[in-house]
Amino acid sequence: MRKYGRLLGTVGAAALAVVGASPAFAAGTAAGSTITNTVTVNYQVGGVSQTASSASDTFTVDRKVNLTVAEVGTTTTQVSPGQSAVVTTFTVTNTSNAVLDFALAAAQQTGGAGAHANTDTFDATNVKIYVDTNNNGSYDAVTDLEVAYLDELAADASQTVFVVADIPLNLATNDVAAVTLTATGREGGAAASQGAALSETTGANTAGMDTVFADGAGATDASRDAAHSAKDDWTVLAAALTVSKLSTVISDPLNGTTNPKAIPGATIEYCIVVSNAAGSAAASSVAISDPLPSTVTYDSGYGIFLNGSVTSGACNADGTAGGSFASGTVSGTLTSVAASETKTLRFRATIN
Ligand SMILES: [Ca+2]
Ligand SMILES: [Ca+2]
Ligand SMILES: [Ca+2]
Ligand SMILES: [Ca+2]
Repeated sequence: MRKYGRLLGTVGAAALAVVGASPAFAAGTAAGSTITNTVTVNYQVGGVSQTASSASDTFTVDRKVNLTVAEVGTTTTQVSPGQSAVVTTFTVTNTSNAVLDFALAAAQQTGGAGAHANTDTFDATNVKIYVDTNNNGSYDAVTDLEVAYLDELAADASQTVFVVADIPLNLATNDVAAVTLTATGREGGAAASQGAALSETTGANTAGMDTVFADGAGATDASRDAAHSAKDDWTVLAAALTVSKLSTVISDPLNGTTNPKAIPGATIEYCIVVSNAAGSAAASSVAISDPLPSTVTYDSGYGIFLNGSVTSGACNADGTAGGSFASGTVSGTLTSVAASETKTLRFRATIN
């Protein structure tokens, strides 16, 4: 019994030593750690126990390089034309059995499939990569730092990364800018500096720590290239305003309001109609400026009416008084014009 117990004890100690040196990562036993296993053989001669014989084996665990880059969320990010600092979010996960640095690159594309059953139609500008420095999952200007690589990412650790850019003006609804974030494993090297490029061990297993690339193919990278990538996109929601200007003869000095004609001295009502297309972003601060020709005189007694309505293509005599007339120009600002909405600005003038 004693000998049996001793044998179990030896194996148990060896197993504990391995576990102690290498915590149970999902990524597996840590690269560079050694696994030692000792065998003990007990025997008897003439019924008498002899000194046991033992042998041990030690080898080094090799480095399996693996990583995942993934888009956070499953939908495109809606943006406005001219919007600055739009954000798309990714996670980079080190599924290697070693601490590594990860070089980061954000690439745009010209045409081709976006990330969400859409097609790239434009490029964002000023594209930069930030790390979620305060680890709150959202981009915080100033606090979250711009980076070119992730430093010393532990085995099994994940880091949130933001790609931040500006959206140009003059884009239409459903224009798309796709962006691909690629992370490439590097040697951990020293803290606060990017390590050297990784290289896979070619040829036979060596006694030292060899390196094997185990990553899959991402959005734009190949399998087993120490890199992984994922795509996301920004989709524009623009306002699509159309403007028309109508004039109606209200009265003339001879006919009054019965079948009035546009003769000198007649009163004309101008109506400026602003419509926003269905499915568009709401347009705010819609400022109208209408310089009057010298052949008409602004009717200050009637005034200016804002945010009126249209029925069957004709302006209604509604809206609220507002706007201004200065330097020969009628001005007024409509409240927000939503998708599929029409609003008017009305005023009157007399023909000179
Ligand atoms: Ca593009
Ligand atoms: Ca943050
Ligand atoms: Ca480093
Ligand atoms: Ca890959």
